[in-house]
Amino acid sequence: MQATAIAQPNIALIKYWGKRDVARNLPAVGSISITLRALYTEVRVELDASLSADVLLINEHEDQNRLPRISACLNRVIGEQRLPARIVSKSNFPIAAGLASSASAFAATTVAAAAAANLSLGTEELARLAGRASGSAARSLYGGFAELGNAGDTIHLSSLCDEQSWPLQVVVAITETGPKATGSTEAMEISRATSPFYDSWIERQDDDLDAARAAIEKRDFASLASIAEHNCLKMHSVMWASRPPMVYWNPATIRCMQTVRKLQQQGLGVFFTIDAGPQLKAVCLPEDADAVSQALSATPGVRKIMTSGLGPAARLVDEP
Ligand code: 2P0
Repeated sequence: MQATAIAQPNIALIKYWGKRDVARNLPAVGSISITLRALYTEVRVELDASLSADVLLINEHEDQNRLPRISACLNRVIGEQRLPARIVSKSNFPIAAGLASSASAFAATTVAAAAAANLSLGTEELARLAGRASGSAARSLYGGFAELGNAGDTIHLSSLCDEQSWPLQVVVAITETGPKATGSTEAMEISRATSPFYDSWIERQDDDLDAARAAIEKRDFASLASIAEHNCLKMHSVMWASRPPMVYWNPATIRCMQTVRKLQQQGLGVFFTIDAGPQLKAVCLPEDADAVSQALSATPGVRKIMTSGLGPAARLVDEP
């Protein structure tokens, strides 16, 4: 009645922003992501009849605020008549700071919960369950490049390319470690309700998905760079034009973008993407990763650099 799973966060190159069904947490657009090897969340789920209620520990601290969403995730995986659970989560990177911690946390929780309850579910079923908790979590059930598509009244996941087939590197420039002001779930709804650019964002997403899929298939770094930066800046334009406006960047985020532009002008294979937070992720060719890391480290306002290759899918950890 216990199991431990590990999952890596993923970074979207073609972004998910907006929901078509809030109650079932269905995204309004498809997305394409890469999973990061160096960052992880490990979650242990213990079903224990001696507990009177679920208990959640995150990095050794009891967390009441995040407990309801985790309990709801367990209910969806195991059923509401389940035993109470002790959920112990550890991450090696800042949480709720635009580094996709909810993706790795809910992917690992889903995999561990299913195993603790002795359920044998397929990868896509696990991804759908993880996606009910957090849309981006569905993608962490897949390694390398993954696509989340909308299919009828559910989501559909596919692997586009595994982590060995196109071994890109990602340099994450952390410019702030505190939690973000507005969580993604709430922010997406504000965008849907108020941004004048929201409808065209949704309408044009399939074009961007097609372009990115083709670039990945051909291992065409320049084309992937161009469509990923465009899609990222388009998503942030939707956020900026929302009411209230949601600007997740800080001055260091913009300085990092300028650093990436300079490196591109020098001929390096690198592009940036930025999520609902102030961190910049520079995706680069393996031979350029050191130069990108050095340039971003030297950019004023950058507090920490994490470099990662592409990572594997969420999985169970063997019990000792
Ligand atoms: C993404 N983000 O595709 C986009 C880009 C942030 C910006 O998915 O409401 O935590 O839990 O389904 O998955 C972050 O949103 O949102 C996200 P919910 P989630 O990676």
